[in-house]
Amino acid sequence: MKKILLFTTIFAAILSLGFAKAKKAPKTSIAVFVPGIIDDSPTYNMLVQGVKAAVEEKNQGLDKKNKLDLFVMEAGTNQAEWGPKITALCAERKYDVIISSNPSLPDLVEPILKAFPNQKFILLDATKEGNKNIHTVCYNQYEQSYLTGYIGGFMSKSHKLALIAAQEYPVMNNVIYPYFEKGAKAANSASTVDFRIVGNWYDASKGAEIADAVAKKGVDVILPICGGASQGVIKSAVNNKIYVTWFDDNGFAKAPGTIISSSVMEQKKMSYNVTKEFIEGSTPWGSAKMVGIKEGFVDFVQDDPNYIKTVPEDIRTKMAALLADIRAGKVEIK
Ligand code: RBF
Repeated sequence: MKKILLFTTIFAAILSLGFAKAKKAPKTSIAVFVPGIIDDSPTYNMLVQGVKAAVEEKNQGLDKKNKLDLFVMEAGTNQAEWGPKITALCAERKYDVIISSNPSLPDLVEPILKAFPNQKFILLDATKEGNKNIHTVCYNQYEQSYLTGYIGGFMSKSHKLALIAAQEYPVMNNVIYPYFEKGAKAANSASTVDFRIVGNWYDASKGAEIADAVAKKGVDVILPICGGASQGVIKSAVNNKIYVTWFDDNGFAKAPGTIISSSVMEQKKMSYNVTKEFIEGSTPWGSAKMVGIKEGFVDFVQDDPNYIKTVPEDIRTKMAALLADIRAGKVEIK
């Protein structure tokens, strides 16, 4: 009887080993979780591009059976589905790391990790310190927002600006909106900012409707942070002959003469870096990094021909001076 029990136990152990192996492929697998839609959201576009670039670079030197796997999941704008979709990715027990970008993710991921304690996450545009399964990198959006407000404040003739956001969230309410306003007031103390909400990250007609409404009230500079809805804001701005300040990537080509600035985050470079670091096994798990102008991950585009054409030289000189001061550590935006 004892022998039978022993054999059964050994047999079960071998079987479970086999299953464990079947679940986890021998080669490295990476998943990118896009909490939204890639098109029209520069932050997600750059995320995917950077991870892809690092994986492709690594795969060039590997034979077929060792090539890294990359899976990109575009989760869409229904935020109620993000948790279940992340859980499903974890439950596959296939991905060595899930890479994503969004400030709401640490709070979403932490409870899921209780059920999947071996899953690793690299989260950009987010902050979480002290969880050994998570590494985060966030951009200095104090700088990014202040620079955007600063040029907006100089360019506005009515001194009325607007920020059209898809929704409220802590970084929006505590950083982007107040520092956009601070920058605008630093350029011209008469500046005011009208803060409007679209209600989602995709509705371009709603974006245009809100932009039309603020333009009617005299607003002549708008910062849209609303994903696909930004397209509607730009269209309205062109029609109403007012200006748009762009965020995250270089947006000058979207509407030459209407877009007056691009305050960029180097998310492609960062997602490439963190992916490479993961492949090399040197991810600093449990740590949260913040990078800005000094580190070369936040910038203000100054060499685009449309910037030079649209923004008068005296204003460009002031922008260059502020940037140089931040870089030199003479000015700290906080
Ligand atoms: N930014 C986008 O460009 N597209 C999106 O679909 C998007 N969805 C978001 C959803 C949530 C719940 C939160 C908190 C932020 C989202 N962002 C999105 C904003 C993004 O994290 C960042 O703040 C802005 O891109 C400005 O850098």
